[in-house]
Amino acid sequence: MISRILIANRGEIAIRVMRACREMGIPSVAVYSEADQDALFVRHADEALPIGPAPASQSYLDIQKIIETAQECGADAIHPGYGFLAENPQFASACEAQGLNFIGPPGRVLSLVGDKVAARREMMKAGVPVVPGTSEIVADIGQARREAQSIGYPVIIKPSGGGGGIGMTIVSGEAELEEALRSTQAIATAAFGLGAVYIEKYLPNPRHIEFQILADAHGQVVYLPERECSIQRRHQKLIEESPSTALNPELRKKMGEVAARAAAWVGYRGAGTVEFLLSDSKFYFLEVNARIQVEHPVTEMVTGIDIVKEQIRIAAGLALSMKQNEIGINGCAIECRINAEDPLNDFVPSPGKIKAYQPPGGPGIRVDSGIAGGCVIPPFYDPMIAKLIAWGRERGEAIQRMRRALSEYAVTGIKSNIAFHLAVMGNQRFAAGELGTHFIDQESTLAGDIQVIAERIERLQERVSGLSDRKKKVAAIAVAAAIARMNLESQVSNLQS
Ligand code: MV4
Repeated sequence: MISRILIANRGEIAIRVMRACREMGIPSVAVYSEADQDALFVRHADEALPIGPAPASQSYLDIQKIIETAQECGADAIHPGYGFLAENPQFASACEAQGLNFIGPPGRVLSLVGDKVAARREMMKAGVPVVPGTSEIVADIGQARREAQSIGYPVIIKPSGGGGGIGMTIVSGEAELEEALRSTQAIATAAFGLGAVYIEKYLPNPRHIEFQILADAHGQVVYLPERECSIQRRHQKLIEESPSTALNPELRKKMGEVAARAAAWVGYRGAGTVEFLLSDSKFYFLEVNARIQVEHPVTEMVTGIDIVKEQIRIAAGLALSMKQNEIGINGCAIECRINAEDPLNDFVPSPGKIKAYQPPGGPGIRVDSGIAGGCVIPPFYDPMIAKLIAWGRERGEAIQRMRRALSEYAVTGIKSNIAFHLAVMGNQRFAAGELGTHFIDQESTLAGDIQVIAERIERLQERVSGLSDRKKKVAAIAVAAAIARMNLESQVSNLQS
């Protein structure tokens, strides 16, 4: 079994894993870089050990150091969270070689699904629909011309070693192909150390639909209801929800069964996500994310399943705690990623010290946060500081709760994207569930709405800055309440107009 888990991550996901460990009665050990000495996740930990300097390459990405630390503290398992080493086959294999239980898929599976061309080929063999495109790496311009010609323009060139959108280039006609091939290969080499690229038919405004799967060591694979993650910006997901407004029960069952088949085909074990693009009611396999994902809470909220606990059960060799026919959908959940970034200045990261911090609560609200008042957000890592998840019996109730919770959320000292989320939650097209991956660019009123809301929040928060430190916390709550009131007023006027 598992007697002690080292958590090789930081921030909100480290805390999320600690919570699962505590409920299971398993002691956990946090590790932290010099930049994270005073971080909330360190304070939350049963035990915390330093692993090196602030740059991730010298701490959270240092395989040797993390494995040594696990051995020194008597951990027999490692949870990698997301990002950092979570999908690194060398790390998984190094753990396996050292007798440490890597809480994730086997290294062999990580290698396979990390190679996007190989994954496409396997999916074709498994009978999983893939976007029309190449089944081999495209090495030269002659091959690229032939492939693109037969696929039909527009096409998209993607790095095989990547995923998540980095380096992808859209090509509308043959005139652009040679330059696009060269630049994608260059970006792929720089970002992934591998210049290999492939070509797919470009779908103009697809929806991003993904299925959480769970696979145990006894051959059981289940799928959970889908998440829609179409609201993204520069390949960063910002809002995710479950279930998707684009699916009906028949399509859900069909896609879910395909996702489970895809996982079974590659010998998957653990929690994973099968991503699809949905376009004109047709769906296409995109990639497998072989980790716990940022957006897993929306699935937890509508199913009641604790996905992190299932990951740990699976790694311990236990059977899944549920069968496919026991998995249902209760209501609707939406997640907003709260980032330390400035929505009025091209979303540039806004690291620094949090002054007042008052997270929302109340019915249907879940906050997975890595921060508290007085915390410093280091500039070295991802700017996501918390996730706000709202549940409702139906989507309208979830949206209203999210608006209410965002209005209560007070964060001062740094810039946050709360105004962005309030703008989207008030958007007509969002309310109608008419989503697509280009939603943010297409909604021309969004930028102005963000401006108005952000300025309003800033004005209210200025009132806090004149107060003494001890009173600031209380003032922050008052400010949040004021924002909430103003927001309700505007909602009432929306209803009346
Ligand atoms: C695509 C696509 C259209 N057609 N693939 C994949 C990862 C995700 N983060 C972006 N991805 C896309 N893959 C095909 N065949 C559209 C996207 C996509 C996108 C691509 C390039 C630039 C911006 C984009 C924004 C959203 C989705």
